[in-house]
Amino acid sequence: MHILVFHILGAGAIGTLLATLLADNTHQAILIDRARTPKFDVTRNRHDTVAHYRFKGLDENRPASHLLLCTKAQHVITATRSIEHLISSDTIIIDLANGMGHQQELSTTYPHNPVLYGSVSHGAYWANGKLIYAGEGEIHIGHPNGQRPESIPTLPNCFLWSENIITKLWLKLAVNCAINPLTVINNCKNGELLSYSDTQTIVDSICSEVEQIALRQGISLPDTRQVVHQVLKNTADNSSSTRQDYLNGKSLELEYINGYIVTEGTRLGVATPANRQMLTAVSKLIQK
Ligand code: KPL
Repeated sequence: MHILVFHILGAGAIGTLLATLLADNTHQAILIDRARTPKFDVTRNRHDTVAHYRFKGLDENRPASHLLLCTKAQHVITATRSIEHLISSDTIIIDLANGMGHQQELSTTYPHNPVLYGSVSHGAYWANGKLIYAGEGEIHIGHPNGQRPESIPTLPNCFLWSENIITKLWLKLAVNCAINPLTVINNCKNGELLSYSDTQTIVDSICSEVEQIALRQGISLPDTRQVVHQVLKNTADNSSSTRQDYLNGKSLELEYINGYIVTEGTRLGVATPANRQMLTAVSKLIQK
């Protein structure tokens, strides 16, 4: 198999996990961290196994053939701009960040590049400097118009090609709009939300707003409340990414989650009080 070199922007848990998954698939990864320093060494500690990869002879300043964006949603555009010397018109840019809105900004910013959107459901986090692979998931990627551009060669097995990536992103958005702020407000793990009496009512309102906005954009979603319920059960023991960020004093992605729904609601004339309430409640907590 042809060995591909992936530049991964964002050396957080997901970026690092992807580097190791690619290396497992015999591909190579250059992780670029916040200081914009490319790192060639990737270490994974998984169930007591330590995988250590050292790629020699990679030219860090050669333009990227494949650029995976694994930053926080709010940093996608600025972080990508900061490594423009690594982007040529042939670079395939794959946006794997959470939330919605940055993907479209990216396509507009790089109109001559193949820009793909993606959704990651692997679970990973850092604990005492170790990367914990908490839950095996999938990575779906696709082109917003549903078609696979001819310029996109075969991709490693850890990516699944999706002909309907936009719907996948919307379903993930609904899940994140409901679960992420509620786990911050209640300071709880995902599954604990199932035991609160008012969760269903709030989730229903949040999901109904998401579905209305999607419909106004021409996307008809299945019942997202059921999807949220299933994810709450499947990830019961998880601390949501937003709760982890909140507890670690990091900036939150909610502007690209509930914030996207509120902004689109204003643009399209659809009321979105439940999503707005999530933003207000979380920002009050941050100000405390
Ligand atoms: O995507 C997630 C997140 O935490 O951001 C969920 C699915 C809610 C899992 O925790």
